[in-house]
Amino acid sequence: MRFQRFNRQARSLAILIAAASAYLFSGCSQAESQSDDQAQRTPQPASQSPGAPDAAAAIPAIRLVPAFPKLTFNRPVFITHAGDDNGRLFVVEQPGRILIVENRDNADKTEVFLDIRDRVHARHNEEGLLSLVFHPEFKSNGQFFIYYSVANPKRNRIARYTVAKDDPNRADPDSEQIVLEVEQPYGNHNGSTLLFGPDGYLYASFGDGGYANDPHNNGQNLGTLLSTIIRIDINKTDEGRNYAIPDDNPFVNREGARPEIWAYGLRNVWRMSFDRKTGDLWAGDVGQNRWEEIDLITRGGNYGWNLREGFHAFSSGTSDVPLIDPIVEYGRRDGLSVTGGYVYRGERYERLQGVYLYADYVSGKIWGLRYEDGEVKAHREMPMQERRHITSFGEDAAGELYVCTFDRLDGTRGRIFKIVTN
Ligand SMILES: [Ca+2]
Repeated sequence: MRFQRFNRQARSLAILIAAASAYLFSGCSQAESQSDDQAQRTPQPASQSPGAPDAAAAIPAIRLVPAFPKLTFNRPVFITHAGDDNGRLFVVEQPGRILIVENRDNADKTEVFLDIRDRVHARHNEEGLLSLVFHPEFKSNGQFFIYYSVANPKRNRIARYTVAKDDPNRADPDSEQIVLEVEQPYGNHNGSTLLFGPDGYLYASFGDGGYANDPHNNGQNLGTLLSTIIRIDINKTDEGRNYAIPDDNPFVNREGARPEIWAYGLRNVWRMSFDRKTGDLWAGDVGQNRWEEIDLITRGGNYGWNLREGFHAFSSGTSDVPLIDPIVEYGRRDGLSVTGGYVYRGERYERLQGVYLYADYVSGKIWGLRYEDGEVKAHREMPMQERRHITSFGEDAAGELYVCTFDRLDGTRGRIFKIVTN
């Protein structure tokens, strides 16, 4: 009987992997198979198993409620606000549009804020317009930043835009200034998230360049921006750059290292966020063969790829510096591609205060955890009525949380939900 059960599990896993390799943000591929006996023997820290005994008391169950029941979107991959208190939300559609929607349940129309579908290369499932962040001084300077894929050669571009002078609901498509580009050898693993830190610097995540197993060893190479999170000052410029390097970046004096790097050894950070209260930087790093992970990003930290995957060895190489383990991980039984989320700091749901929420894009599972004093104090999987493919979490100006979803893995019927508690 055990054998039958194994077969059933193996079959359902194979179906999931087949679906994922076609549609996933992770670039998890059937061609990848790594014998990993060592990983199987490695015990998992107790703190990471979902559903600790008192977790339900410490973390309330959440529900997803349609945020805009009358609206659907074309592959929505991000939602955010402009920090200007006027109730607008901005939805990023992967093919290359940003739409404005008024933050109310009965919103029945969107307005096109920016349409750059003709500039965006979105042939691979993981390519496209992937991220948006508004300048902390957007109200006065009208600036925002986007991250998108470009072809010939394949690269990821961070660009600055400004809002049109005569219309606050329209970006000026001719205002583009390229901040930074990173060449991408393959279509998968493009990152990405753009964020402003509490320090006012721009942070961005880059994947390892793609394919499988990190064939060019970008993960442990400080000479490339692939596999990193960078930190740059976009309010100043250094000679030869469209931005400046903050003096206290960790590798500014390291020969051969890119001074933009804030942290490295990351395979493909698909969504990261700053905790509004503590300033902690949380990231979901998509795994390859077995383990999805949530990391707390620290200055100069090496997160292990491609020597480590989650809490486990991945390859036989070694490192001269400590490799930082994740806060939690999950395996293939629970999902195939992590979507990093947010620590809830809104005001509407008091019991949710301080809970970090994250999800899996393929399985649609959502988890919450509380992390205090360097420990996971509580961790649970949320009960879900329906499976939705969660491409991203997002916040409104008040800190209430939303998710962007596809009804199906092929991107059909993109919808936005808000997160509420029971
Ligand atoms: Ca790692």
